[in-house]
Amino acid sequence: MTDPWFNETLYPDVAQRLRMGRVLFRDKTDLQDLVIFENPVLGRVMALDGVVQTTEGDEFVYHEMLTHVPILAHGRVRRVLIVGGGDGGMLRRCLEHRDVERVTMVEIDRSVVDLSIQYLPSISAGAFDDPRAELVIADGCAFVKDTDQRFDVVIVDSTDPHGPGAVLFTESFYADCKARLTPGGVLVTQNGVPFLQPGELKDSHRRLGRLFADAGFFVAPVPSYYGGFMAFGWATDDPALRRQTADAIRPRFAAAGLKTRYYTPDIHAASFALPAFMQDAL
Ligand code: AG3
Repeated sequence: MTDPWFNETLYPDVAQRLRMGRVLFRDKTDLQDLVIFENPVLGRVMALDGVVQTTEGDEFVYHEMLTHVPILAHGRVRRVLIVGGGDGGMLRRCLEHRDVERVTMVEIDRSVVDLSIQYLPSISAGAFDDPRAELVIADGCAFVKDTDQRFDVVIVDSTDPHGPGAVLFTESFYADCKARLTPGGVLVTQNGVPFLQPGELKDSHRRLGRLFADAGFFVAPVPSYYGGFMAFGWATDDPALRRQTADAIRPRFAAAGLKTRYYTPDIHAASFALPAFMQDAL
């Protein structure tokens, strides 16, 4: 018998499909439908509600870009907040920065964390055991409203704006994130695939632009997020952070001693260059 296929259900008129080898887990958590399966090209794949969230094969692109870009652009990051990020890939990359003293990760679905530790251990690579990691199982939206802690970088590692992740794209959530930032702090977000989700780009640009002195995007290609390349939201009150050249970032990158597979200082600077169709969509 041939293997079945996983058909992604994110878009109405186009879809990617991935061959499903061994299925390691498939069930409903309290909040969403979760499946983890093996694919010959991508390794282990985790999907929530029919949408690929992360794969062993290409998670490095997404996680390196949403952590190293804001942390190295800022240059003095001590405390980071991750909203979502249950697989631990973001947590791990934040903790690779020796100067980072504490990373608070607020994930709404404990099962995503537990199942990722069990079935996708290469992604968090032990990060949950790091004494600088603080895992909070809670609604990220409520957390940013209620806490009085401050962070130098806030990373929103969410699903798409449907289901439990939808609130993480609202202006009131972004305003609460801003209130949690230290002066000159940076908010970065998962903002979808611009070619297929131009509306999300426009909406986030408008919402972030009303709150921050500098709001924009940077981009990277993540093969398992079908549609070309992904946009990441960038928002801060310090416009100089975005304009730094690769040469300015290079010594910081060298001093941090990071081992990366996608991120380089040249990629960092180049990722803020946006294609014309994206600029037109804003
Ligand atoms: N969160 C982002 C998944 C987005 C997929 N969206 C899409 N293809 N438009 C992933 C969590 C990884 N830590």
